[in-house]
Amino acid sequence: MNNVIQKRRLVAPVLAAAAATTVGLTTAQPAQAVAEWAHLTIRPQGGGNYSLTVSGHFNLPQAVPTSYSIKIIGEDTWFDDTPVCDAWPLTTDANGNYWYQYSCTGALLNEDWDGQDENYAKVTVFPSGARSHSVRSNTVNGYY
Ligand SMILES: [Ca+2]
Ligand SMILES: [Ca+2]
Repeated sequence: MNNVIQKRRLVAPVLAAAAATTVGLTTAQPAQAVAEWAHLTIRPQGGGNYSLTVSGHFNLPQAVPTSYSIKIIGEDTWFDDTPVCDAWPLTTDANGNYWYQYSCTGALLNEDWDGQDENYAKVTVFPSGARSHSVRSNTVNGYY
């Protein structure tokens, strides 16, 4: 009888230690807690051309450079316009961060012929062995 009680007393501290280890592992991975994001800026270059910069972060299943693509889409009330000014194939860094700058004509960004245009970037990542997924950027308003 005495032996059984001693064994039970030993089990409790072991479980507590295991729980503490689990908590420690969770807090030791801040990279998983960072939200995925995408940011789009559009600046005039002259001659009817615009400089687009798309930057952001993906949470990757493995820390390896991973391919991704950018689509610029015109935002509309009922149906968003078909993509204009795509860029691909592109590659993130090993941590899932990306930054890309390229040019697009105002004619392509002019998604509403009768007024203000609202463009956003849809950025899609293609991790090997895992599902592809997309992040939507802010919408940039302008008259092109
Ligand atoms: Ca629109
Ligand atoms: Ca327009």
